[in-house]
Amino acid sequence: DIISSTEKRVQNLKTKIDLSMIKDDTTNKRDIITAISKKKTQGEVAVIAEVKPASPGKKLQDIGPEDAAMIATEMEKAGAVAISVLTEPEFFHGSVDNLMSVRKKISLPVLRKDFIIDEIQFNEIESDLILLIAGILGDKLGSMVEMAISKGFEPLVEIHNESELKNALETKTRIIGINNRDLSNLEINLATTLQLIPLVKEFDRNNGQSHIIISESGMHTIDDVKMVVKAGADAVLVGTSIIKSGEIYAKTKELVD
Ligand code: IGP
Repeated sequence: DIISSTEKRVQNLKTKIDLSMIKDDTTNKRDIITAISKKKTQGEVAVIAEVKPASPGKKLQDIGPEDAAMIATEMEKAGAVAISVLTEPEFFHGSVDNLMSVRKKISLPVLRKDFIIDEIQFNEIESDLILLIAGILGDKLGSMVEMAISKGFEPLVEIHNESELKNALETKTRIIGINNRDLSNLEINLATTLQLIPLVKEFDRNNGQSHIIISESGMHTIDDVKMVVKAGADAVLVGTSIIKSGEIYAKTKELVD
């Protein structure tokens, strides 16, 4: 499965680099939090557009580094607030080369979309944001968030239910991603976002905090996006419907405007 495959990747990575090589690179980072609030004042939707070659069992499009850069350029032109790049090779057909190529080509913040289970992965490649999945990290979530921050990454902590959300809210993350897709059966339910946002808002009210909330996965139409934004999402993360449309610029712009 995806975790044992990731563990193998991590072992392999450890033969190539070691933790002493990690430099804490907090320079040249692109700030998504400011970018999201700017979109809001412009009356646009903050869309994080994803360079996604496949999802488990569903191929979308072969995407190499040059294609990735081209796709991301279209997304940037269309007004995306940030670009998410899959770097998981086996199930999502992503690559770190795709991410490197995208981040070199465009100036938006770039999110590394992968299964991060070991701190060595922070040293694999530079990105502005990094995904940390609460359902996978469990007890390690808090320490991984702190390590990510100390290495200069903005963590995006992904949750899918109330107990994962509680775990996430105990960490130092500023960004919570609510995944509408249940990773155990891959089923989509946008109600996940609608149900969990009030819990984040309530926590923030009680604790004088303000988390950025990103609704992730399964959105295809403007109505889908409008619904989660109305419920209080600060941004949306969309992959499949943009890639599948074959009209990267037009589809991204439709969701942004
Ligand atoms: C994008 P979609 O349904 O628009 O393609 O979803 C993104 O949310 C999805 O790729 C994703 C993902 C993940 C991928 C969400 N969480 C964790 C890999 C790992």
